Amino acid sequence: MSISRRCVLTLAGGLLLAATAGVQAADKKITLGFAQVGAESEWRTANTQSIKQSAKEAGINLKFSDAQQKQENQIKAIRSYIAQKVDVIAFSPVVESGWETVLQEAKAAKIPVILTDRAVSVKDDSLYVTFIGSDFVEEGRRAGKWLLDNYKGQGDVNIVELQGTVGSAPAIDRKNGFEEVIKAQPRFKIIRSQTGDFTRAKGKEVMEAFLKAEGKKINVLYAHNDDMAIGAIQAIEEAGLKPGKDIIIISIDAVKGAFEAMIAGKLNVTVECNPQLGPQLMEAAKAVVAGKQLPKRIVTKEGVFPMEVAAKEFPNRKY
Ligand code: GYE
Repeated sequence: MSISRRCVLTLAGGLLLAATAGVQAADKKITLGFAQVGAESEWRTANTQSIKQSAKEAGINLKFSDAQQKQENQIKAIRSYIAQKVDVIAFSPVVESGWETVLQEAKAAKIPVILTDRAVSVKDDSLYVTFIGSDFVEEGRRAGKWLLDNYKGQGDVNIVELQGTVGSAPAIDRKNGFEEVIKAQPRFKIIRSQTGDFTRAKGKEVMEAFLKAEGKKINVLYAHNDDMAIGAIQAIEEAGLKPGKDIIIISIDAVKGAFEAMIAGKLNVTVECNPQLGPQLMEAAKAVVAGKQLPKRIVTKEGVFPMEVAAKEFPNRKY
Protein backbone atom coordinates (compact mmCIF):
# COMPACT_ATOMS: atom_id res chain seq x y z
CA MET A 1 0.00 0.00 0.00
CA SER A 2 1.38 3.38 -0.91
CA ILE A 3 2.13 5.83 1.82
CA SER A 4 -0.41 8.29 0.56
CA ARG A 5 -3.18 5.63 0.49
CA ARG A 6 -2.33 4.53 4.07
CA CYS A 7 -2.54 8.19 5.11
CA VAL A 8 -6.00 8.58 3.68
CA LEU A 9 -7.19 5.42 5.42
CA THR A 10 -5.71 6.46 8.76
CA LEU A 11 -7.21 9.87 8.36
CA ALA A 12 -10.60 8.38 7.55
CA GLY A 13 -10.34 6.06 10.55
CA GLY A 14 -9.41 8.99 12.76
CA LEU A 15 -12.32 11.01 11.47
CA LEU A 16 -14.65 8.09 12.09
CA LEU A 17 -13.35 7.74 15.63
CA ALA A 18 -13.73 11.44 16.22
CA ALA A 19 -17.25 11.37 14.80
CA THR A 20 -18.22 8.40 17.03
CA ALA A 21 -16.82 10.17 20.06
CA GLY A 22 -18.83 13.24 19.09
CA VAL A 23 -22.02 11.22 18.84
CA GLN A 24 -21.29 9.62 22.18
CA ALA A 25 -20.77 13.01 23.84
CA ALA A 26 -24.02 14.35 22.41
CA ASP A 27 -25.84 11.17 23.38
CA LYS A 28 -24.55 10.94 26.94
CA LYS A 29 -27.60 10.93 29.16
CA ILE A 30 -27.89 14.10 31.19
CA THR A 31 -28.67 13.57 34.86
CA LEU A 32 -30.83 16.31 36.36
CA GLY A 33 -31.44 16.55 40.11
CA PHE A 34 -34.72 18.34 40.84
CA ALA A 35 -35.69 19.50 44.35
CA GLN A 36 -39.43 20.14 44.35
CA VAL A 37 -41.23 22.31 46.93
CA GLY A 38 -43.83 19.73 47.94
CA ALA A 39 -47.32 18.58 46.95
CA GLU A 40 -49.25 21.45 48.54
CA SER A 41 -51.62 22.33 45.67
CA GLU A 42 -53.23 21.30 42.40
CA TRP A 43 -50.73 23.62 40.71
CA ARG A 44 -47.80 21.76 42.25
CA THR A 45 -49.17 18.38 41.19
CA ALA A 46 -49.42 19.62 37.60
CA ASN A 47 -45.92 21.08 37.81
CA THR A 48 -44.44 17.81 39.08
CA GLN A 49 -46.22 15.87 36.33
CA SER A 50 -44.90 18.28 33.71
CA ILE A 51 -41.32 17.88 34.94
CA LYS A 52 -41.44 14.08 35.12
CA GLN A 53 -43.14 13.72 31.76
CA SER A 54 -40.86 16.08 29.89
CA ALA A 55 -37.71 14.55 31.39
CA LYS A 56 -38.85 11.22 29.99
CA GLU A 57 -39.58 12.74 26.61
CA ALA A 58 -36.25 14.55 26.51
CA GLY A 59 -34.31 11.39 27.46
CA ILE A 60 -33.04 13.05 30.64
CA ASN A 61 -32.32 10.95 33.71
CA LEU A 62 -34.31 12.69 36.46
CA LYS A 63 -33.62 12.45 40.17
CA PHE A 64 -36.62 13.91 41.96
CA SER A 65 -37.23 14.81 45.59
CA ASP A 66 -40.20 16.37 47.44
CA ALA A 67 -39.27 18.77 50.27
CA GLN A 68 -42.71 18.90 51.89
CA GLN A 69 -42.58 22.69 51.91
CA LYS A 70 -39.46 22.73 54.12
CA GLN A 71 -36.32 24.61 53.11
CA GLU A 72 -34.05 22.33 55.16
CA ASN A 73 -35.27 19.32 53.12
CA GLN A 74 -34.57 21.13 49.88
CA ILE A 75 -31.06 22.03 51.01
CA LYS A 76 -30.44 18.36 51.94
CA ALA A 77 -31.67 17.24 48.52
CA ILE A 78 -29.43 19.75 46.71
CA ARG A 79 -26.43 18.61 48.76
CA SER A 80 -27.12 15.00 47.86
CA TYR A 81 -27.29 15.94 44.16
CA ILE A 82 -23.91 17.65 44.52
CA ALA A 83 -22.50 14.52 46.18
CA GLN A 84 -23.88 12.37 43.36
CA LYS A 85 -22.23 14.70 40.82
CA VAL A 86 -25.36 15.21 38.71
CA ASP A 87 -24.93 17.26 35.52
CA VAL A 88 -27.50 19.94 36.40
CA ILE A 89 -29.45 20.87 39.52
CA ALA A 90 -32.86 22.53 39.30
CA PHE A 91 -35.22 23.54 42.07
CA SER A 92 -38.22 25.69 42.99
CA PRO A 93 -37.07 27.44 46.16
CA VAL A 94 -39.76 27.21 48.82
CA VAL A 95 -38.74 30.61 50.23
CA GLU A 96 -36.64 33.43 48.76
CA SER A 97 -33.83 33.79 51.27
CA GLY A 98 -31.16 31.58 52.81
CA TRP A 99 -29.72 29.94 49.69
CA GLU A 100 -26.21 31.44 49.40
CA THR A 101 -24.27 28.68 51.13
CA VAL A 102 -25.71 25.72 49.27
CA LEU A 103 -25.59 27.56 45.93
CA GLN A 104 -21.93 28.32 46.53
CA GLU A 105 -21.35 24.63 47.20
CA ALA A 106 -22.93 23.79 43.82
CA LYS A 107 -20.82 26.44 42.13
CA ALA A 108 -17.64 25.11 43.73
CA ALA A 109 -18.56 21.64 42.42
CA LYS A 110 -19.10 23.22 38.96
CA ILE A 111 -22.70 22.03 38.76
CA PRO A 112 -24.97 24.55 37.03
CA VAL A 113 -28.20 25.46 38.84
CA ILE A 114 -31.48 26.36 37.13
CA LEU A 115 -34.29 27.94 39.15
CA THR A 116 -37.86 27.11 38.15
CA ASP A 117 -41.15 28.62 39.29
CA ARG A 118 -39.91 30.60 42.33
CA ALA A 119 -37.00 33.02 42.57
CA VAL A 120 -34.29 33.40 45.21
CA SER A 121 -32.96 36.63 46.60
CA VAL A 122 -29.17 36.45 46.39
CA LYS A 123 -26.66 39.24 45.86
CA ASP A 124 -24.54 37.23 43.43
CA ASP A 125 -26.66 36.18 40.49
CA SER A 126 -23.84 34.06 39.06
CA LEU A 127 -25.01 31.46 41.62
CA TYR A 128 -27.65 30.30 39.14
CA VAL A 129 -27.78 30.08 35.36
CA THR A 130 -31.35 31.14 34.70
CA PHE A 131 -34.76 31.50 36.31
CA ILE A 132 -37.72 30.03 34.39
CA GLY A 133 -41.12 31.05 35.72
CA SER A 134 -44.02 33.45 35.99
CA ASP A 135 -44.04 37.13 36.84
CA PHE A 136 -45.86 36.94 40.19
CA VAL A 137 -46.01 40.72 40.67
CA GLU A 138 -47.85 40.97 37.38
CA GLU A 139 -50.27 38.24 38.49
CA GLY A 140 -51.04 40.26 41.63
CA ARG A 141 -51.57 43.37 39.51
CA ARG A 142 -53.96 41.48 37.23
CA ALA A 143 -55.96 40.33 40.26
CA GLY A 144 -56.14 43.92 41.56
CA LYS A 145 -57.05 45.31 38.17
CA TRP A 146 -59.89 42.83 37.74
CA LEU A 147 -61.26 43.95 41.13
CA LEU A 148 -61.11 47.68 40.35
CA ASP A 149 -62.68 47.13 36.92
CA ASN A 150 -65.45 44.79 38.03
CA TYR A 151 -66.51 45.61 41.59
CA LYS A 152 -70.12 46.85 41.50
CA GLY A 153 -70.90 47.99 45.07
CA GLN A 154 -70.61 51.52 46.53
CA GLY A 155 -68.67 52.72 49.57
CA ASP A 156 -65.83 50.99 51.38
CA VAL A 157 -64.71 47.63 50.05
CA ASN A 158 -63.36 45.37 52.79
CA ILE A 159 -60.89 42.82 51.49
CA VAL A 160 -59.48 39.80 53.32
CA GLU A 161 -56.31 38.26 51.94
CA LEU A 162 -55.11 34.67 52.13
CA GLN A 163 -51.37 34.80 51.59
CA GLY A 164 -49.22 31.99 50.27
CA THR A 165 -46.30 30.45 52.18
CA VAL A 166 -44.53 33.06 54.33
CA GLY A 167 -41.32 34.26 52.67
CA SER A 168 -42.06 32.61 49.31
CA ALA A 169 -41.65 34.61 46.11
CA PRO A 170 -45.28 34.15 44.97
CA ALA A 171 -46.67 35.29 48.36
CA ILE A 172 -44.44 38.37 48.51
CA ASP A 173 -44.93 39.36 44.86
CA ARG A 174 -48.66 38.64 44.58
CA LYS A 175 -49.27 40.79 47.65
CA ASN A 176 -47.16 43.65 46.30
CA GLY A 177 -48.66 43.60 42.81
CA PHE A 178 -52.23 43.59 44.15
CA GLU A 179 -51.58 46.39 46.66
CA GLU A 180 -49.83 48.51 44.04
CA VAL A 181 -52.97 48.51 41.90
CA ILE A 182 -55.71 48.83 44.55
CA LYS A 183 -54.06 51.75 46.29
CA ALA A 184 -55.24 53.90 43.36
CA GLN A 185 -58.74 53.74 44.94
CA PRO A 186 -58.55 54.21 48.71
CA ARG A 187 -62.04 52.79 49.31
CA PHE A 188 -60.49 49.32 48.63
CA LYS A 189 -59.01 48.24 51.96
CA ILE A 190 -57.29 45.05 53.07
CA ILE A 191 -58.74 44.55 56.54
CA ARG A 192 -57.14 41.16 57.33
CA SER A 193 -54.22 39.29 55.80
CA GLN A 194 -52.79 35.98 56.90
CA THR A 195 -51.00 32.98 55.43
CA GLY A 196 -52.89 29.85 54.41
CA ASP A 197 -49.67 28.18 53.22
CA PHE A 198 -51.11 27.56 49.72
CA THR A 199 -53.25 24.62 50.97
CA ARG A 200 -57.02 23.99 50.99
CA ALA A 201 -57.06 22.95 54.65
CA LYS A 202 -55.29 26.12 55.85
CA GLY A 203 -57.30 28.30 53.48
CA LYS A 204 -60.48 27.02 55.07
CA GLU A 205 -59.16 27.36 58.61
CA VAL A 206 -57.96 30.94 58.18
CA MET A 207 -61.14 31.98 56.36
CA GLU A 208 -63.15 30.63 59.31
CA ALA A 209 -61.13 32.88 61.59
CA PHE A 210 -61.65 35.89 59.25
CA LEU A 211 -65.41 35.24 59.22
CA LYS A 212 -65.53 34.93 62.98
CA ALA A 213 -63.70 38.24 63.40
CA GLU A 214 -65.28 40.29 60.60
CA GLY A 215 -68.49 38.44 59.60
CA LYS A 216 -70.63 40.21 57.03
CA LYS A 217 -68.21 43.14 56.81
CA ILE A 218 -66.13 41.11 54.33
CA ASN A 219 -66.84 42.08 50.69
CA VAL A 220 -63.91 40.49 48.88
CA LEU A 221 -61.51 37.60 49.34
CA TYR A 222 -58.17 37.72 47.55
CA ALA A 223 -56.43 34.32 47.74
CA HIS A 224 -52.86 33.87 46.48
CA ASN A 225 -53.84 30.50 44.98
CA ASP A 226 -56.92 28.54 43.93
CA ASP A 227 -56.57 25.83 46.56
CA MET A 228 -56.84 28.31 49.43
CA ALA A 229 -59.83 29.94 47.67
CA ILE A 230 -61.51 26.53 47.35
CA GLY A 231 -60.94 25.83 51.06
CA ALA A 232 -62.29 29.28 51.90
CA ILE A 233 -65.41 28.71 49.75
CA GLN A 234 -66.28 25.83 52.05
CA ALA A 235 -65.83 28.02 55.13
CA ILE A 236 -68.02 30.74 53.60
CA GLU A 237 -70.81 28.26 52.80
CA GLU A 238 -70.62 26.78 56.28
CA ALA A 239 -71.05 30.30 57.65
CA GLY A 240 -74.32 30.55 55.69
CA LEU A 241 -73.02 32.99 53.07
CA LYS A 242 -72.85 32.70 49.29
CA PRO A 243 -69.31 32.58 47.86
CA GLY A 244 -69.06 34.51 44.59
CA LYS A 245 -72.05 36.70 45.55
CA ASP A 246 -71.98 37.80 49.21
CA ILE A 247 -68.21 37.66 49.04
CA ILE A 248 -66.46 38.26 45.71
CA ILE A 249 -63.56 35.83 45.33
CA ILE A 250 -60.38 36.38 43.32
CA SER A 251 -57.58 33.84 43.15
CA ILE A 252 -54.53 32.80 41.16
CA ASP A 253 -53.36 29.65 39.27
CA ALA A 254 -56.34 28.79 37.00
CA VAL A 255 -56.30 25.05 37.80
CA LYS A 256 -59.26 22.84 36.92
CA GLY A 257 -60.67 23.04 40.46
CA ALA A 258 -61.00 26.81 40.01
CA PHE A 259 -62.87 26.38 36.73
CA GLU A 260 -65.29 23.99 38.43
CA ALA A 261 -65.85 26.54 41.21
CA MET A 262 -66.42 29.30 38.62
CA ILE A 263 -68.88 27.17 36.66
CA ALA A 264 -70.76 26.60 39.96
CA GLY A 265 -70.81 30.40 40.43
CA LYS A 266 -68.69 30.30 43.60
CA LEU A 267 -65.45 31.87 42.38
CA ASN A 268 -65.42 35.11 40.39
CA VAL A 269 -62.07 35.10 38.66
CA THR A 270 -58.74 33.30 38.50
CA VAL A 271 -55.49 34.70 37.16
CA GLU A 272 -53.46 32.16 35.26
CA CYS A 273 -50.11 30.85 36.48
CA ASN A 274 -48.78 28.16 34.18
CA PRO A 275 -47.26 25.11 35.96
CA GLN A 276 -46.12 23.40 32.78
CA LEU A 277 -42.49 24.39 33.08
CA GLY A 278 -41.07 20.94 32.27
CA PRO A 279 -40.36 21.36 28.54
CA GLN A 280 -38.58 24.71 29.04
CA LEU A 281 -36.56 23.26 31.91
CA MET A 282 -35.37 20.25 29.87
CA GLU A 283 -34.44 22.52 26.99
CA ALA A 284 -32.47 24.76 29.34
CA ALA A 285 -30.73 21.77 30.97
CA LYS A 286 -29.61 20.51 27.56
CA ALA A 287 -28.45 23.95 26.50
CA VAL A 288 -26.42 24.52 29.63
CA VAL A 289 -24.72 21.11 29.35
CA ALA A 290 -23.90 21.94 25.71
CA GLY A 291 -22.20 25.10 26.95
CA LYS A 292 -24.75 27.50 25.45
CA GLN A 293 -25.53 30.89 26.96
CA LEU A 294 -29.06 31.25 28.40
CA PRO A 295 -30.99 34.42 29.20
CA LYS A 296 -31.00 35.13 32.93
CA ARG A 297 -34.80 35.22 32.99
CA ILE A 298 -37.33 33.15 31.01
CA VAL A 299 -40.91 34.37 31.63
CA THR A 300 -44.01 32.17 31.14
CA LYS A 301 -47.03 33.49 29.20
CA GLU A 302 -50.37 33.68 31.05
CA GLY A 303 -53.95 35.04 30.97
CA VAL A 304 -56.94 35.98 33.20
CA PHE A 305 -60.19 33.94 33.30
CA PRO A 306 -63.39 35.43 34.74
CA MET A 307 -66.45 33.32 35.70
CA GLU A 308 -68.29 34.24 32.47
CA VAL A 309 -65.81 32.38 30.24
CA ALA A 310 -65.24 29.38 32.55
CA ALA A 311 -67.58 26.87 30.89
CA LYS A 312 -66.28 27.69 27.43
CA GLU A 313 -62.61 27.52 28.47
CA PHE A 314 -62.86 24.41 30.67
CA PRO A 315 -62.41 21.81 27.88
CA ASN A 316 -59.16 23.55 26.82
CA ARG A 317 -57.56 23.37 30.25
CA LYS A 318 -54.59 21.03 30.57
CA TYR A 319 -54.11 21.24 34.36
O1 GYE B 1 -49.39 29.39 42.78
C1 GYE B 1 -49.34 27.62 44.33
C2 GYE B 1 -48.26 26.69 44.66
O2 GYE B 1 -45.03 28.74 43.27
C3 GYE B 1 -46.44 29.49 41.56
O3 GYE B 1 -47.08 27.46 44.56
C4 GYE B 1 -46.23 28.52 42.67
C5 GYE B 1 -47.32 28.50 43.68
C6 GYE B 1 -48.71 28.27 43.14
O4 GYE B 1 -48.42 25.99 45.78
O5 GYE B 1 -50.56 26.99 44.07
